[in-house]
Amino acid sequence: FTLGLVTTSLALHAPSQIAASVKKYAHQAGYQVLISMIDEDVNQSIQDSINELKSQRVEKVIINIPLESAEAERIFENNRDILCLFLDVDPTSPVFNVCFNPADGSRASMEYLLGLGHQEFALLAGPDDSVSSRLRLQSWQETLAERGIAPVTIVHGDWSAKSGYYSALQMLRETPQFTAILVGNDQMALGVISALHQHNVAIPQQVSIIGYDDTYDSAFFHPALTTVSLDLDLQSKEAVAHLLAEEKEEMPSKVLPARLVVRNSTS
Ligand code: IPT
Repeated sequence: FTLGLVTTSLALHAPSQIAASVKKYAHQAGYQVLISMIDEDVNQSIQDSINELKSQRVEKVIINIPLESAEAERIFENNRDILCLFLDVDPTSPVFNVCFNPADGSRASMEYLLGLGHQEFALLAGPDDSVSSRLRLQSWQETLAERGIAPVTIVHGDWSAKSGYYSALQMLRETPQFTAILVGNDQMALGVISALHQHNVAIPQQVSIIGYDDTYDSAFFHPALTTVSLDLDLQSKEAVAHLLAEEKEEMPSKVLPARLVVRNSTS
């Protein structure tokens, strides 16, 4: 038996960790995994990928691509001959999904910094076309708005360390009055750390940083990164279990919690 995984770039740490875990849990259940990575450069569509998998007799597919609810519903409707489970949609979307609660981790990280006395926040979000990125940003903003605080600046990166590096340089140049930077993922946080080191900004003494994901490397950043931990291995395990369940009704969509892990990049 074969499961399909349609995924966004595996150059990104979180999706590659998910792919490794999906493969592990599928194998344990006696399934093979065929992976199709969407290549944005050649404008390959998700439907092309699904068709490719269908031609290899795949009947159940995990889709780890950031999708708006309408787009995910359309994919679901157009592929009723197979079972699709989504990992990166709004958890309230009606499609079959296993996703993280986008609000709890973002809120916890902002509240933690507020509790430490921070008032001047720079927000470095992921790309605007990712629903998870937008929901994380929205939750930071809501938590600040409840206290009447406006962020010093909001910048968008593309999830890569390089974009985190250049975004942090831009912040230091244009709006340097922040004491904390909330970052949409750990890879961008890695770039932020590098830019601050280069400009002799002490972390956490002058600027605190919180990432998002808690991928395997994050505890080994310097300083060790405080971050919102997503249990990507659990998400993969649940996704495989949901997809392989005989009766779909027995395993409806599931929302997983995210939690703050405090390390050394905050004070
Ligand atoms: C999400 C990661 O948090 C982010 O770092 C980036 O890798 C993104 O995926 C790529 O699409 S995790 C996703 C399951 C919401």
